[in-house]
Amino acid sequence: MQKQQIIITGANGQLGTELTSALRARYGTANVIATDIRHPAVETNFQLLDVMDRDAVRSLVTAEEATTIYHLAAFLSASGEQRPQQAWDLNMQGLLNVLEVARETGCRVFWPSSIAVFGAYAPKTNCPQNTVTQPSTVYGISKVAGENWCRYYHDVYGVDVRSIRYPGLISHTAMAGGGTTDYAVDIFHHAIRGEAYTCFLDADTILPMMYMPDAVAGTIRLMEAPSTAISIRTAYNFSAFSFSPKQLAATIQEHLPEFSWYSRPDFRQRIADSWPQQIDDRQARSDWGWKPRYQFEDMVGEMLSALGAHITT
Ligand code: AKB
Repeated sequence: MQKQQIIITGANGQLGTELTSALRARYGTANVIATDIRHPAVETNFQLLDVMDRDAVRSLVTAEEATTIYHLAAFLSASGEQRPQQAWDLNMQGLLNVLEVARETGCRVFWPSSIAVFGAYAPKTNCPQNTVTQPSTVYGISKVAGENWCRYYHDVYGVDVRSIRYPGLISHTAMAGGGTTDYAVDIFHHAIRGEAYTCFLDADTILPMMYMPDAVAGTIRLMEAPSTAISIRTAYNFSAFSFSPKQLAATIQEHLPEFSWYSRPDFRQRIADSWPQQIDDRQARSDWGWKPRYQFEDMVGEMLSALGAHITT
């Protein structure tokens, strides 16, 4: 394995927390520097870093002789709709700062895209790798623009930048925050506390989702694939399973029959309605061997037992 010196931005977030642990397990804690704009609860090889400050990003990358940046700092879909200008500034300028520093220093970049690149004109089922991307959110617009910047930096400057269009990510270690798919994490916490849950999406809203261990394993697999295997330099479709709040609640109830829930859709319904229900990720599977390990039922069982539920079945 090649020596890696990794910097992660936005390391305190849902994906950042889990990716930091997995990368440290693989490459060693000393070789994976977590950064964020706020201190985490527990600090291990951590530095404060504001990705809006290009000089600070450059200084850290140079001082640490970084080989790879996982640039995760961003606004998600729901928080982006509430603060559109700030979301655009952070999501675009943060990425451009990282890409510029990568161009100057020769380091590699991982940057997360999202199913939010798709909008009303994309197919709802088997949504292809290449189709119309006319997103309905600021977050989605920033992801489409970001994907094109990534490809530009690869094609014009030779930066080895790779990306994935994540679906909703479900994890028990870190809370989700600011997304439209967050209900699929929140619902578990309510269920294990014995509380009723009010879902902010309609009961039948089907969205693509993935269990975090698969998301992390897939991300590392993409980053370890030989450059010659990477045919997509915007971002890869990336998929595991899809479900609705109704299907998720019913599966939780198979383990916790007392669990009750309600649906009271809010502004996030419009966002969810604009996204595909199911993603065709054949390109990722054939280019770099992507294959999810977890199916929907496995994820529900693991989430409940990891969160300490008393499982009745
Ligand atoms: C969100 O809901 O905003 C994210 C995403 C699908 O990118 N989880």
